[in-house]
Amino acid sequence: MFGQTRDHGTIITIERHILQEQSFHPEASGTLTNLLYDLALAGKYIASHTSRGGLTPILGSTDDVNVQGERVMKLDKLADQAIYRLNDHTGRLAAMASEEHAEILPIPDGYPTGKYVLLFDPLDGSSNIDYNTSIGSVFSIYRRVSESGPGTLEDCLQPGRKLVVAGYLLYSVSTMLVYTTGSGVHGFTLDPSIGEFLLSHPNIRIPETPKYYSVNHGYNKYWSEGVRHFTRYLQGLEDEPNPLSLRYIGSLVGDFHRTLLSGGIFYYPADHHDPSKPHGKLRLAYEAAPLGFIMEQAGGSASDGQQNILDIQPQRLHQRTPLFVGNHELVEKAEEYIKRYD
Ligand code: FDP
Repeated sequence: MFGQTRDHGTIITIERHILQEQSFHPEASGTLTNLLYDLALAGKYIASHTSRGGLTPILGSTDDVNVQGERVMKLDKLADQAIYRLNDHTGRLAAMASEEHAEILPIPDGYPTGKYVLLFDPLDGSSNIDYNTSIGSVFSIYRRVSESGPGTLEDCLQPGRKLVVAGYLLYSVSTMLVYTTGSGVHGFTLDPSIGEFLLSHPNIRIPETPKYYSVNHGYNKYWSEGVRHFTRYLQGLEDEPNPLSLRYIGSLVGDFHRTLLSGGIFYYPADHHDPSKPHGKLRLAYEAAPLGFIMEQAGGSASDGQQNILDIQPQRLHQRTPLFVGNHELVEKAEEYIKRYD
């Protein structure tokens, strides 16, 4: 039943791991511990639904009424509600913000507010659902900057450097939860037979030798000169490095997870043909900053092509950004080419 972990064969559940981490901080109140545990719970709930996504043609499509007389909910809406509802009443959060909503999400009246804010992308890569390909959720936790009462937009608009926790859930061949509290990156795999996340990837470090690059080549025509030259570099056509192999799912969490474990770079550059995304497609607060923080904690880095993603002060909740994330040397190379040609 239990898979052995790499840590001396010891089986460590996520709960035990989070508690162990907490014990290194005698001043900790346990709030963050419980918050993380609830996110793991949300992940299990979402995974239990995403794994049945292929049954939609049999069980009913979105907005159909199923055999139990319930309305079938779109998976991204279901994920959004699961994360919000598991966290709205606990007194740990001052506010939340979701990629699915234009404004910040207040804590409902009647519940206490807490010292953290939670930002999340409930179901990233959702255009992949119909093709049975991996999808994910991304979460970020910041300490509030306002004193007390309901959380504010300012609490949610903080640079990635201020992150207290960042993590993601990957719904794929297996379900994984990967997170960092700023002291290393740890990965857990859900054992569906017992419904527990078990530590499978302690202390993840990005391999020094990069293996893959990952980008949507279909948009090559719309990239800047710098990005095109950088891509030729990765292909071994400039400055004579060995070419890297290409992988692209089109699902950020999946592409990021592979990059983290294999070494390499994922990038989604600015797009110079689509006026709706002149600054790239990915969202700074919901996607780029938390993944940048995780990558930095694993020994890599993240940039928008000019500066470290973690140093960018978001101006808007849904602000987009170009993203280059992976091995530090490759991210630096991207910046170099962009500086030289753009
Ligand atoms: P999706 O549109 O399917 O939700 O940010 C959303 C995202 O997916 C990322 O998960 C993914 O990396 C990217 O968009 C894919 O965009 P392209 O189809 O333009 O490559």
